[in-house]
Amino acid sequence: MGLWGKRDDMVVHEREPFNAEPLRGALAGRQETPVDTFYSRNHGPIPAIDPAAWRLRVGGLVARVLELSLKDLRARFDQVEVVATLQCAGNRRAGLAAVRDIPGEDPWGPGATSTARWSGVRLADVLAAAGLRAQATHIAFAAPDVSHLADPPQPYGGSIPTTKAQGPEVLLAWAMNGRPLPPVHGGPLRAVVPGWIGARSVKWLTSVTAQTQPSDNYFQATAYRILPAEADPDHAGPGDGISLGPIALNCDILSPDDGAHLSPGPAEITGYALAGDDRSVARVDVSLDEGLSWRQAELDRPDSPWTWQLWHITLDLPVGETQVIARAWDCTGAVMPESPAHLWNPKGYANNSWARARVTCR
Ligand SMILES: Nc1nc2c(c(=O)[nH]1)N[C@H]1C(S)=C(S)[C@@H](COP(=O)(O)O)O[C@H]1N2
Ligand SMILES: [Mo]
Repeated sequence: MGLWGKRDDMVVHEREPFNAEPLRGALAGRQETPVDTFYSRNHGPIPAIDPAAWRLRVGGLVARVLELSLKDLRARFDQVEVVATLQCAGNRRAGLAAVRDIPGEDPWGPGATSTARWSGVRLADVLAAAGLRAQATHIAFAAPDVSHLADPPQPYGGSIPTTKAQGPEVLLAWAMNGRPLPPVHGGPLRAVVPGWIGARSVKWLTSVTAQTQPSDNYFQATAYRILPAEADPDHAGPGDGISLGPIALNCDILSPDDGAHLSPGPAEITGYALAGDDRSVARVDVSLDEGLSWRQAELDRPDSPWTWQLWHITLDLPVGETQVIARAWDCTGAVMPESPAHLWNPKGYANNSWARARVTCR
């Protein structure tokens, strides 16, 4: 076993803070990702929290402030389960870094995306119990992990609009795939915000605050924003660029692996596609000729509206080197753009250009 209970073939971008993603092959063909395979993205040290002593404070624009233990959460609210995919906004950053350098950010591949069965309570139910006031337009999450990547160093936090927070899919979760949430994934309790960038699913949650503005936390106000290409990220200030919320339509090839050697002839090509928030994946196309012609892949039925959809197709691979290309369409008719060159942004977020895998057949 590797660090933090992960498989030892994870791609570890950093040990401290711990940042690791599974290889494509480890994600392939499974609707739900085992906990030891699920990517982990951290901006500071992973805190050790005593679940018995831990409390969640619900405050701000509410009629009554709540202080809830795990026992209180279990006793007072309906327990629900949601299968949901988390995806980091930095997923596939390596493809952007290949266009132009992105200093200070990890070169994530396609594996900063994983799916789990989360159990807990609905955030909406907890907010209702606190008596959420009508003026509250944002729900902010706070955690104890202090990040030195923030300027100035500060605990991790973020927020989502109240309209999203009241969706039945948004959870305060204490379990993942039926087991208590491990420390590396935010135990004892985390937010799970399906369809939104992973950054909003705040781990080690200690407070939920109803307010009239988005969180002023560094990771909401300054990071996780698409800055204009010419901006210097070291001088970006609060509110600069486009704040990321709903996940952008994306897909990737999980098998065969990029760089694989195969025999020529029929080969099964598989991958995932994810539309983000309230959109759904409408189609995945695969091309072997740089997008001159496309074949439609078969889409598996997702376990819930909040997960990726796995897809597969069998194509005849010729002798020699072939670029396998995949692109997804969503239910609005939007399609993934061809080139990462046009998407490049200084922090390297939201690369949803065509997915490519190079294979050699001999
Ligand atoms: N407290 C806290 N919550 C956090 C983070 C963090 O560093 N600290 N990272 C966020 C980011 S950017 C992502 S993509 C997800 C990753 O969740 P995971 O590590 O369970 O995969 O957690 C989010 N929640
Ligand atoms: Mo992330």
